[in-house]
Amino acid sequence: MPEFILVNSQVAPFVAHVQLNRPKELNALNLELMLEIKEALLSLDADPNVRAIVISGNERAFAAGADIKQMAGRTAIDMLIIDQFTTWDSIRKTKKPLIAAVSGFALGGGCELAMICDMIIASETAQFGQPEINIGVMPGAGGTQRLTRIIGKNKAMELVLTGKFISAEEAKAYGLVNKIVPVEFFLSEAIALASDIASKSPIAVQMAKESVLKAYEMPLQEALFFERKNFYMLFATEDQKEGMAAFVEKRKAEFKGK
Ligand code: DAK
Repeated sequence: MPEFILVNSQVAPFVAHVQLNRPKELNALNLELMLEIKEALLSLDADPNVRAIVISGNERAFAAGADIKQMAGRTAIDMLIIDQFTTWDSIRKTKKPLIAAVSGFALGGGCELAMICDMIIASETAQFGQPEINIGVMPGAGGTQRLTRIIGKNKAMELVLTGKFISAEEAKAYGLVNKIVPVEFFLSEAIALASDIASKSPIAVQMAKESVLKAYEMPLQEALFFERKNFYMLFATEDQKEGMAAFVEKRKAEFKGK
């Protein structure tokens, strides 16, 4: 049983929920918690009854960053040996769509975890930031790269170099957040978004996610070829036949993930 997270594999049909659960520490991401997230996502990724996953904290904090108390005494070699990147890389490679439901603080590694997710639903109270500079370091789990690609160089530079926090409104204006809702709805809204995605063909969703992410990783020409291959491949699925037949017959498609 995980100690620092709560996992519900069917919070709604085909939708799972992973909740960070260290409320007193504002969900600070200690190594154990990150390993638990990794294990949970590996298991949900392999579960055919899960088609989309919501990750949240609580109203006060999504996560206030890596656990500073756990990190404070470490040397560079300790960090190297611990090798947290294996854990973070595994989370990043989740094939199913990940939706972050963010309320309160999403700072440092918390902001980086939210950015690894494919979309972010924020409560009106959400605050985002990369405050590592205030404790003598810098973002280490993709923050300088993902934030820059999402919100652009100058704004990313401002956040990373000053450590300032931005509100949900600002984050939405910069394209970091998909939607803002009142605090009481941040989780239900994220589950509704996940449920909508879970009603589509899970194979098409997975290939579409993989293709969109290639825009960050490959030159355009290669990424277009990658997209083309995935597009052709979907014509080998029963879901493609069902989806197109349902359109022609004016009925709702029943996707099976085959
Ligand atoms: N770590 C440990 N404890 C934390 C914490 C954190 N990041 N954030 C908050 N807490 C704890 C506080 O120490 C306090 O504990 P007690 O004193 O009650 O025992 C409790 O949570 C409540 O916090 P506050 O009393 O401070 O609450 P406030 O409302 O006054 O302030 C705050 C909230 C979020 C503004 C403040 O707590 C704060 O500034 N927290 C630190 C934010 C921060 O600097 N975050 C970045 C951490 S560095 C990597 C992967 C990831 C990372 C690095 C490498 N690899 C893959 C290699 C990530 C690094 C980081 O995130």
